[in-house]
Amino acid sequence: MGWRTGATAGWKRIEADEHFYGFGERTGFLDKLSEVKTNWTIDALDYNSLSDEMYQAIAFYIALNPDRAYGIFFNTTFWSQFDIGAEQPGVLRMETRGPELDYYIIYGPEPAQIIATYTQLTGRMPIPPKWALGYHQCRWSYESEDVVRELAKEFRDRAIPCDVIHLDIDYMRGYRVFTWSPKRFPDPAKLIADLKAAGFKVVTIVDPGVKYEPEADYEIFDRGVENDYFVRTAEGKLFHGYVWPDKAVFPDFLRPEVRQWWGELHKTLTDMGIAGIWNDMNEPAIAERPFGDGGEHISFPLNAPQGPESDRATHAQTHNLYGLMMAKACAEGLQKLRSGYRSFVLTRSGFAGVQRYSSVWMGDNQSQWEHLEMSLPMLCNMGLSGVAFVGCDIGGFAGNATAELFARWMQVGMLYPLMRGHSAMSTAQHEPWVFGDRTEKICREYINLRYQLLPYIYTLFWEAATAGTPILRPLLYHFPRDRATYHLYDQVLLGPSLMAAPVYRPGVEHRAVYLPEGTWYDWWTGECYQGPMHILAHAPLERMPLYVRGGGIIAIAPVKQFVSEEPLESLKMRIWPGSGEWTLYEDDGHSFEHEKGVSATTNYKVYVEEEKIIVEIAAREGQFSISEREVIVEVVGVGEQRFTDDGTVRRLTFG
Ligand code: MIG
Repeated sequence: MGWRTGATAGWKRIEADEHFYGFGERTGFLDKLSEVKTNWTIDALDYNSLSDEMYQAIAFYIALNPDRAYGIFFNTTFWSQFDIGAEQPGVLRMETRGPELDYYIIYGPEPAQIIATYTQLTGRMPIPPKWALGYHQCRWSYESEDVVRELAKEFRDRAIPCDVIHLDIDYMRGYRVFTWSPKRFPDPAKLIADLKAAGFKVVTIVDPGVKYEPEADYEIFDRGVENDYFVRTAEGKLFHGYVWPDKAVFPDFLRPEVRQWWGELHKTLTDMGIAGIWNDMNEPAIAERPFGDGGEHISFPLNAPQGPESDRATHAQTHNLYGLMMAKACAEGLQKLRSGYRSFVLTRSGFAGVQRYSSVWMGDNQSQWEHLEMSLPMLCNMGLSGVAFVGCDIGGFAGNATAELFARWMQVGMLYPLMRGHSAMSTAQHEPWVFGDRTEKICREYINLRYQLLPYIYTLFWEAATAGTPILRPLLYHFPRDRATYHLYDQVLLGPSLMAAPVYRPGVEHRAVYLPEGTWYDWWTGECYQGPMHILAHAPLERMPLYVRGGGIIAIAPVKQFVSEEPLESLKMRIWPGSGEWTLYEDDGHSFEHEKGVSATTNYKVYVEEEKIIVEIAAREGQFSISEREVIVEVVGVGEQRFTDDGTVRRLTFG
């Protein structure tokens, strides 16, 4: 190690054949060997595969070689940086602008164990409301009640499932946080109630910048100033910058009383029936001059004091925590305000442990094939960094998707833990039906598939909540001894069994697929392969290649237009020949009763015995009560048996 005024660093040897993953939110492909990764939250607008600083700062990585893996969590909130053999091959440098070198070494030997331990340290996500796993539709902006009603009607008329509609900044009165525009949204309570009756939840955006308005009657500005809740400079002057509401001031979320105040302010939104909050611009993103005036992005002065009086720090020390603490304020506020109901929280910026409070999206991506391609390694590295509930804007945020790009993106989007379509102001519309019948059909089919897979996906969220397990996984997560997976960024596993090999190039109808060791089945045709091998998959526009591991068990629900609060009245267990085991998790999907044991788990096992396939279903455990229901067990390619499931033990023989 070494240090000088203002910086502390440590050096480690990079082993031969060692690869580096995680690092939070990162562009490019999977392995970060020979790159420099800085941990400092910024508005990463216009990012590309060469970008370094991003919206999130998570100083954690996993080093993997064929013998073992270990993790490093660099415990510093200051600006920090990893140089993974860029300056000097074979040498990793970790540096912080803080005064100490404090880090955790987490032994594996497998990535799964490292992430479990890392999330034991930094926290895990609570199980989100089940509706948050459905399809979300967003745009900057659905700018009025009429537009939103029309949007909702299109989904239902066209039978395209959707659970959530997001309202971007134009729902506010002149971009003042915690207000409603009386012109655009004259009766939000009625709108939201009507949408609720049609099975939609509404999520509103909240930005940290509070309009600077000493002369007007803007309650939030007035209270904030009165209580001294906004960030000041070292000289004691109120700090201001420019964002959507023009001149704005910024709450110091590092202080508990500010977080509590901010949390309570969400009442303006929850009183109207809002079920979730989307936190944007919380790096924080601030311009030095009014928006549109070409001003540079700035942050608070690095010496600006932040945090509680008893534990005063500078902005240099707390910058990376701003988004995290805003998300915490939001999550804790919603928990109080929507008593008994789980809420959805989404944030753009965050820090290690952000999963405790919020889901995360990858900010302003672009409607380009490269961004579709990059979305998978980005989300996989987030999952390897303890943040399982993540997504990218389907269709791309900036720019205009083509029909083909949109169709391919919806297929991939079906795999995102957070499945949200979004698009920027002054771009083409990006709803599933705007590209014509063929694309609409593809979108419907893949959103339907998402809804069918919800019992499986919900169980993955439960695993993430209990063990930090990523939901979307790179192949190296399950095959860490297989070198062929170390750079494989364009195939992913959704949970342990389902593997996708999407197409992310225009005009491409075939692609190479790597099948690691074991038996693999084509999801669509049932064709069987013995890995390790490469195959050439046929993937016309209607088809995203999907595979299931032998012994894979996937619970399938009937397609619904939105997530219902009732326990599943029927269920299909699709099981692929081989040996495997899987536990289905169920609860009411919306309350906190599961924290008191009101949930249900059912263990399924499949194995081969004397040339017959045996499926064993253990007795259901837990206090969540499910009425008798029909369960169909399909052993793919072999046969199907149905029975009335009353939660007792079963043993089924096939073949
Ligand atoms: O300055 O609220 O990343 O999702 O639509 C842009 C408008 C502010 C950036 C977010 C984007 C959102 C947009 N916001």
